[in-house]
Amino acid sequence: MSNGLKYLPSYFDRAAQETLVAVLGECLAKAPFYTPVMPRSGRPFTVRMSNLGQLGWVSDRAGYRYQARHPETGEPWPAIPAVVMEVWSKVSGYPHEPEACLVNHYREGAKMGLHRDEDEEDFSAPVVSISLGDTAIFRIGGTERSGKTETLKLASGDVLVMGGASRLRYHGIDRVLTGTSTLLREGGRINLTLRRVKRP
Ligand SMILES: O=C(O)CCC(=O)C(=O)O
Ligand SMILES: [Mn+2]
Repeated sequence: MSNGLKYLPSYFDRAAQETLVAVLGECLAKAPFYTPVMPRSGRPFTVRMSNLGQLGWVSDRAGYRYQARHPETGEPWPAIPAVVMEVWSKVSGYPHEPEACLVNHYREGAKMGLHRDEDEEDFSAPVVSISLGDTAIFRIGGTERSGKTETLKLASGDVLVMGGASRLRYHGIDRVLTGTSTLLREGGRINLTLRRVKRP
């Protein structure tokens, strides 16, 4: 794959995935998953979300934005753990730290519609995504919504980097294949999406 799309299958082995899950568990105890709603309509997302880092991506009736606090607890988001920061420094090719790590939780039936990550100021930084748990069918198109799309299976431990010409490509999750991983005790899938938000 070219154009700034880097797929790194099995970036984390099983032991490293288990470490990540344990570290995430501590973070999520402080910043629990909540259900965001769509701007205007207020329709709930099927994915539950939380964030780590100085800034978290949120969606509510007022719109999409980054903010420093959890919308339900009012607390600052927990710091991005070192093991996660390390992935960014190894694969992003970008010399500044990410401020945001969105944590997506897909339970049975959850999906994410085709969209672009475009609420950041700095598109010269890639988006780095880490998959844990059940395999997901990831769909990726071009920079226009109407463009041709293809799919890629994202399995537990895989890392995907969307940078360069791929930074603003449309993408989404068609579905999650229930029961394909034993990593998460309650099943489902967790995706971590690291982003640089502000211009350095
Ligand atoms: O779950 C995924 O792999 C994709 C998540 C995503 O595109 C996003 O949170 O913006
Ligand atoms: Mn996205």
